[in-house]
Amino acid sequence: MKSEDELGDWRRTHYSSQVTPDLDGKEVTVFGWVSSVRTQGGITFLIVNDKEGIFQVTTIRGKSSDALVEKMGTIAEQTSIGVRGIVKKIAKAPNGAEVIPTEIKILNPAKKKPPFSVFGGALPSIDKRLDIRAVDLRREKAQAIFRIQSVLLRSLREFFMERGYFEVRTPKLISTATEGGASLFSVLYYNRPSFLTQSPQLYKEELVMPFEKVFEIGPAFRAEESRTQKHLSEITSIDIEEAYVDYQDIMATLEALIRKAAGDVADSCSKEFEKLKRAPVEVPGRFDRLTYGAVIKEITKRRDGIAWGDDVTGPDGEELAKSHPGFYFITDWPTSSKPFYIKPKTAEPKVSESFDLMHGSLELASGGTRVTSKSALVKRLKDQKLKPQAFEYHLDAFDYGMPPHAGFGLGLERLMMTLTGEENIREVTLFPRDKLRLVP
Ligand code: AMO
Repeated sequence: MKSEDELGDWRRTHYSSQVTPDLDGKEVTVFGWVSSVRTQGGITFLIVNDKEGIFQVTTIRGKSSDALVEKMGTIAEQTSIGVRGIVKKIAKAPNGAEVIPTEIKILNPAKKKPPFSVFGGALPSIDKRLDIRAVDLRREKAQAIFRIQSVLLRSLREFFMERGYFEVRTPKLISTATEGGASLFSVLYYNRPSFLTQSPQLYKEELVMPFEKVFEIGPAFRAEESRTQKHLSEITSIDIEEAYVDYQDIMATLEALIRKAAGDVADSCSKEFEKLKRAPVEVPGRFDRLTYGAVIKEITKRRDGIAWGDDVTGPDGEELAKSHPGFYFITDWPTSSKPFYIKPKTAEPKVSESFDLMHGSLELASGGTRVTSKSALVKRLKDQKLKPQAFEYHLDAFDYGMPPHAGFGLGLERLMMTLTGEENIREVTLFPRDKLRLVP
C-alpha cells in the first residue's frame, strides 16, 4: 500500500459520536484510525476510531465505485484515514448510523501490526506494552484510565480555584535536597552541581509570604533504588501550602479535595468505569484519623518487636490495611521520621504536627504544619545532619515575618491507582520512569 494522500483542505465536520441517525442523508468528513476491516459477501466494513469512539464505513460491491471498494480492501489496521461520505441510518451500526464513502484518504498506512492486540485478549507484560506505549494507549482500558485522569485534573484545579488558591510554577532545577539526600538525581548545571527537584516544598513555603494560599501540580523526581508497583522516578505532585492554618485544617482540606475529585470522576466517567469493569472508589463520610501511636499499639497486638519510631510500611502496612481498607489519616508522626520543615509539637517535641493520607496500605499524601522560626529550622536541619549554610537562600526568607503555615503533597499517580483500582503505578502513567526505564 502506498502512502498517497495528504490532508490538503480536508477538515473534520463530525466526530464519531455525532454520526447518528438524525444525520441520515447528510454529508460528513470524518477522521480516525482503522481498528478493523472485514469483508463479507462483497460488503466491506471498516471500523474507525477517533477520540470520541468508533464509526463504521461501508462499501458494497456493485453499488460503490470499484476504485473505492478496492481501496477499502487494502487498508491495514491502525492506518490513519479520512472519509468523506453520506450518513446512512442503520440500526446495527455503532450509534445507529454508518458512513457510505464517496472518497477515502489514506493519510498514513500502518506498516506494522502491533505486537499485541489493542482490542482485548491476552496482553503481554506491561514492560512489553510500554515499549510501544503510543499504540498501547489505543487500548480501550488505557483510554479509560487517562480520560479519568483528565477529569481528575480538571476537578482538582476547580477545587483549588473555588477555594481561592493561587496556581504557581516553581523551579525543577534546584541546589539542595528537601526530602532527604538518598533519592536525589544530580544534574550538571553549567559547571556546578545541581539536582532535579524532589518536591516544591521550599518554594511553596516561601510563596505563602506573598500569596497566602498556593497550589502547584507539577513534576517531582525521586531516584528510587527499588522498582516496585507503587514507585516511580518521575511523579506528578499535587501540592498546596497555606498561611494561618495548621495540619488539622489542611487534613480537612485534603479530605474535601478527595471527596470532590472522587465524586466528579464517578459522575463524569461512568462509561470509563464500565470499560475498566470497576466501580468508583467509596469515600466515607469522614476519614478516620489514627495517631501514629495508636497504629503502633495496634501492630503491637499482632506482633512483638515493633517500637515507637519504627516505620509502618511493608507487612505491617498490609496488616493495617485489613482493618482500615479505605481512606484514613495517620497523624502525629515521630518528629525524627519527618523532614526538617515539619513542626514538632510544642508540648511534646518528639511528636510532630504531621499526617499521611492512606488508602489501605498505599500512602497517597503527606503533609503537616511547618516550622516558621528560623532558629528552630536551623536546629532541625542540624538534627537531620543537613548543613544550614546550604539552605541559606531559603532561611533568609524566614527573617521577614514568615506566617505560620501548613500544606500537603499528594501523588497524582497514587491517587489515580486508588480511583481506578489499578495495582501497578505504570498503568496510570503515560510514560513511566523507573530505574530501568528512560524511554519512550
Ligand atoms: P512525600 O515525600 O511524602 O512528601 O511525597 C508526597 C507524595 O508523593 C508521592 N510519592 C511518590 N509516588 C510514586 N513514586 C514515588 N517514588 C513517590 N515519592 C513520593 C506519594 C507521597 O505521599 N514535601 C512533602 C509534602 C508536604 O509536606 O507538603 C513531600 O514531598 O503519594
